[in-house]
Amino acid sequence: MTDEPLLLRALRLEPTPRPPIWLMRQAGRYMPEYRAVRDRVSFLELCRTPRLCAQVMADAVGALDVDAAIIFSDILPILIPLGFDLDYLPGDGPLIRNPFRAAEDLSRIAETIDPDQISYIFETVAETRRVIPRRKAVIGFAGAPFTLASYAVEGGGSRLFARTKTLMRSAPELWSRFMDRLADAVAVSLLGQIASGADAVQIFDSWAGALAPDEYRTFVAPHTERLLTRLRGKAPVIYFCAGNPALLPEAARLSADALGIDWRLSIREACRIVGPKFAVQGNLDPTVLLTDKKTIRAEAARILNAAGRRPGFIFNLGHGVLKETPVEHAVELVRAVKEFALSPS
Ligand code: 1CP
Repeated sequence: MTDEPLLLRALRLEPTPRPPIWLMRQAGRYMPEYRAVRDRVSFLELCRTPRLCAQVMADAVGALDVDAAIIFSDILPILIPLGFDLDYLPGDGPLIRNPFRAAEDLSRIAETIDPDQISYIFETVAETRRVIPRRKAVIGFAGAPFTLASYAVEGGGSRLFARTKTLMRSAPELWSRFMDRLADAVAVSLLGQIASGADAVQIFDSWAGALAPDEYRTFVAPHTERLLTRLRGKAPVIYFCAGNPALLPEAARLSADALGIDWRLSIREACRIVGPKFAVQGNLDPTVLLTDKKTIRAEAARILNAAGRRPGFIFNLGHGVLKETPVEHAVELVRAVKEFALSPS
């Protein structure tokens, strides 16, 4: 089975000749090919055009020669069939014109979604699988219930998540019902992506780090686990909970296969907290890619020396590629990680 993607072996905690590498947000505005596509179509139109999504990701995977292709899509369009009016404004990021703020909002939100409403995501998975070489994994993805709830409640991106936390604390039952609906909608999406050929899936909890561990345990973990339970046995799941290393022990109680680690704690410490049961993915600070090739190699080596020989280690950034990143710096990182394979252990 030489064609089996390295990422899948790592996710099963099997030894690999070198750690697999891919980068969160590896396609996007830092790539000229992507900007050329976006000159022609809006972001939402792009997300709804599987052929273009597959091409954008194939271009990125080709330029970087990474071991996995995450599908080109976004975490937020799933809010549309749930009843939210989503738009992406140039420069300002996502906007939801009818945010979720009170009990009466639950009645206008769909109880569940029909797979047909997001068939374009499944077609993107199938098309991406068709154009990406077999030895590279195709990763499906979705937002975690908390991170989706934060956009739905705030009406867009946020720094403090004040409305989200207020709703969560002052109306815990309403919060719980809303989180369950989000978890169930995400399950429909991820199960459909797996059925369409995704080798593994990643759940992005980009903003859960805004919470303290106790609150995460009470208001978030049960809903994340509800989602993970639906996915059990279908495909390996990577749960990426960013922003707060104090949440890692909480994440390590969930039934994911791998945990994503941001850059806010050392990979050595992260591996210690997580223990031997999970694959571990991360954790290079994305701003390192703004420096120079020598620094990039040195920082990559630091992580590889600490975790590169651990079964189940997957090299990645600690969060997405920044749009100011020179493409050749990302290419250099991938080269450096691949050369680690050849160095004697
Ligand atoms: O062209 C443009 O202006 C759109 C920019 C863009 C892109 C390229 C958005 C809007 N989404 C994406 C693609 C995307 N988003 C991918 C595809 C794979 C890839 O780029 O390689 C993925 C995996 C995501 C996931 C995503 N979207 C997350 C989780 C990851 C993370 O960075 O934490 C989040 C939080 C989003 C929301 C979102 N969508 C777009 C933007 C600008 C944002 C962030 C807004 C904010 O800061 O709140």
